[in-house]
Amino acid sequence: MSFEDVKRDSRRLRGALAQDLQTDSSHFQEENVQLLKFHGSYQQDDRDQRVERRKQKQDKAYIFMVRSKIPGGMLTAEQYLTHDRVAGTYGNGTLRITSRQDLQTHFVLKGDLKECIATINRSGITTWGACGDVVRNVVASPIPIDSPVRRDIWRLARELKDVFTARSRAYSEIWLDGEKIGTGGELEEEPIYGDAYLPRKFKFGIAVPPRNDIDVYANDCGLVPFAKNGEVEGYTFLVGGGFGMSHGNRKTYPALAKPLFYVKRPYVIEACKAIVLAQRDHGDRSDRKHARLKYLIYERGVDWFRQEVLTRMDPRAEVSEAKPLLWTTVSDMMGWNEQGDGRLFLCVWVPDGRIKDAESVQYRAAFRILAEKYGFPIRLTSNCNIIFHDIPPALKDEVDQVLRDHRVPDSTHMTEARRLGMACVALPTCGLALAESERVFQEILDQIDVHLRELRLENEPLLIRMTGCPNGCARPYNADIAFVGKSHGKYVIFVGGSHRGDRMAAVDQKMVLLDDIPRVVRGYLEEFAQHRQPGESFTDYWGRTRHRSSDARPEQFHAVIEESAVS
Ligand code: SRM
Ligand code: SF4
Repeated sequence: MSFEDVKRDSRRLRGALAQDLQTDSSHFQEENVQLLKFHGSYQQDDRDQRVERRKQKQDKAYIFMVRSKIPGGMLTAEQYLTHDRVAGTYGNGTLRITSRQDLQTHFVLKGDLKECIATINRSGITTWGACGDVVRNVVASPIPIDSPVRRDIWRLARELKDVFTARSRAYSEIWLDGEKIGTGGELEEEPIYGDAYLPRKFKFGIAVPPRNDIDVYANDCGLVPFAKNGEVEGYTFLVGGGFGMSHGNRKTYPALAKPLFYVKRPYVIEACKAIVLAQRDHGDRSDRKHARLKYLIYERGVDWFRQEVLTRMDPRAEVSEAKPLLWTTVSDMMGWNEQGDGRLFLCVWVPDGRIKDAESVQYRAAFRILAEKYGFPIRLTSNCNIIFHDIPPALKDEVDQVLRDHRVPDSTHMTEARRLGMACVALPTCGLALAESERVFQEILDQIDVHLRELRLENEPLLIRMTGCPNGCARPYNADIAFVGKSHGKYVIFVGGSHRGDRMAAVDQKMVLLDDIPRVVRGYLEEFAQHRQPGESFTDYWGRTRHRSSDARPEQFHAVIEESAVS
């Protein structure tokens, strides 16, 4: 049965999930596996055990990933502590901050899934719609500085979450013991999604210039506020961002979102609805690899799409040309910062977002103390870091001591490349991983750091990202340098994106062994160190010395394109 049929026949995403949940089997049946995603969980297997278990003729070691949906990455200390407990009780004792400000618990067993999801819900956070063909978690710049603009973007993130939450009560029935509708009962209306939901996932992101700290161009729809007299007047809309592709399949390619229009604040939600409806109606439902909004935008054109959106909007909506946007960086405001209201916030670097305790450093224990003893509210960042805020200056030394006691490194001493870098989850949980990512990234950076320090580039804003396959979960295609898994121990290297997140890289090396990556990177760094102009960043150096059309072309993600270097 096609995925479209599965959705349509699922009785609003119920399928036979409830029945399947009650069996002793360690895993769900195929169609339910697909539906489970809408409820915020992926069926996976421990890939470290795959070969051995196959040899022993055993079933796969089935496990579940549970993704909590956290708009703008905002959660209370108590909600964080609930996740910490869930990770300890039902998961593998680690939490993963995702590249979209969510928290993931890995290694949950099927028998614990219901209690795990119910516990998260009791804290006021849901997993409903964290995955699946719906509007996913809305990312929004997490900097906790109180201002009318920031208050508005967080309000917008919550509004979007409410508008686009699927109306089906399937989730409540299955996981929260909500009242069940009988098999012959009336199904709920899904005014936005209809019977078959969206052709594919849909992502909104809200960024505040000049800091592109949520990678606004990677979203199906990016929103950027414009302020007049200190208040938000409206938002510029960018459409058609998305990073998934398949190696060798030129029909698939990553894309940056393009300007659509500018809309006054009262019509922003309506414009968002019209965009989602246009994608619902026109997205390619015959091929899931070609179903994201980016393909409509890039293949039918932004003008055509604008028309489709406008016909779905109130004609009185004030729509005008998108505002020009300028960005300086995708980075977080690391370390201690003033909040503007006399209090402080602290952004702590978390390697690849994995909150865990090891002998060398205990992130989980340190964060638990900061949440439990002091109750500081939390923001998760799209760079997979964590912010504690509302901290009275008098507590700064105590907080630093907690971090030191648990050997949490002070990011001010790191190379800028390490502070900025990010790797996706990949092995052993991700079913799509072709190669390692999170588990090897920091070691690769150790070696790259040596080159950076030798070449005196340690303070250069160099954006390095890594993924275990071409789906792009750590957003490799707009990085200065990226390693994208191709097969076991082998990577494609992309170069030429931007530390501002607004330019695409291109394939530079089609196949590099994991161990060779630092040597190859050294080559780029030496060239940059020798030929850069004073004060020029790697991003600007690459842009100046490579002839490439400003619009990315699908070919550049699949083959090394000849380009002449200008010296
Ligand atoms: Fe992703 C699929 C992890 C952000 C593009 N992603 C997956 C799955 C669920 C694998 C699967 O389908 O079986 C991964 C689960 C791994 C695991 O064990 O946890 C996975 N994606 C992640 C996370 C956890 C990576 C991380 O290191 O943080 C991120 C969770 C975000 C969240 O909280 O919602 C994550 N994924 C992204 C992003 C980045 C972003 O949105 O800013 C992208 C690129 C942007 C985009 O959507 O185009 C991304 N993930 C994909 C794709 C490619 C989609 C496409 O259009 O082709 C897949 C594969 C798919 O959907 O078929 C995928
Ligand atoms: Fe898995 Fe690929 Fe996403 Fe990495 S990029 S988490 S390997 S799907």
